[in-house]
Amino acid sequence: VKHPLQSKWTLWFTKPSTGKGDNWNDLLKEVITFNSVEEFWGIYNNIAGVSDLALKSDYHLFKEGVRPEWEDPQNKHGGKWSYSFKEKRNVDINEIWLHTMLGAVGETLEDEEDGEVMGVVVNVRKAFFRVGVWTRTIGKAIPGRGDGDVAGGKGRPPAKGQEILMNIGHRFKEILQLPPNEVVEFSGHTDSAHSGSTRAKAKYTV
Ligand code: M7G
Repeated sequence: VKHPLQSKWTLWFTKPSTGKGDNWNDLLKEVITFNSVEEFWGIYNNIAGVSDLALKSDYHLFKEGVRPEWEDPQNKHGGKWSYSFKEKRNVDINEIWLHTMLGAVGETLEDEEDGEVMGVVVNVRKAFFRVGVWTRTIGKAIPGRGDGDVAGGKGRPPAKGQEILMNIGHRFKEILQLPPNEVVEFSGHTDSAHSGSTRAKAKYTV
């Protein structure tokens, strides 16, 4: 018996770049798509743990049909909550990433009707492990989008989109098991793309 998930999910992997000349697209690989609890554990038990990945690797777990890129139509008006663990030796990153993935596939990062969570990401870097949750909107109207709508076209009142994002931030922070004095930041992908990095100015914090 297979226990179905509410959505289909695709695991992606970013290979570490070997040097200059590698572009983002050549390094990003689709691994597998699944839609049951059993398949999730089968995959999880057969891939390398985050702590065993080479520097500059990423795992991305996204809803089927959404590429883990700013440019994807379902991400381009969105953003991400993220946190960097800088004491790499003092964090059980495998455990944190497992619980982040379970929050995504179990759809406990948001309420069912919200439809904001597009995927989750872990980046292995020299100075930190960064874990993130990507959302479909930035919780408010997007200037110049032309539809005059708020928070992604579901007809939500302006305050609601922001409330949904803040709830996701709080739930994510619980998964990360952070003390209250640590800060998890949200930033829009447009800012990330323009600054050429994810170190963009945070719009919200929890
Ligand atoms: P990162 O892995 O988010 O952060 O982005 P890091 O600076 O801590 O490693 C590293 C680089 O990967 C960016 O500067 C981009 O060149 C590329 N990159 C990352 N993402 C998430 C994207 C994306 O969604 N689209 C494109 N085109 N490039 C990306």
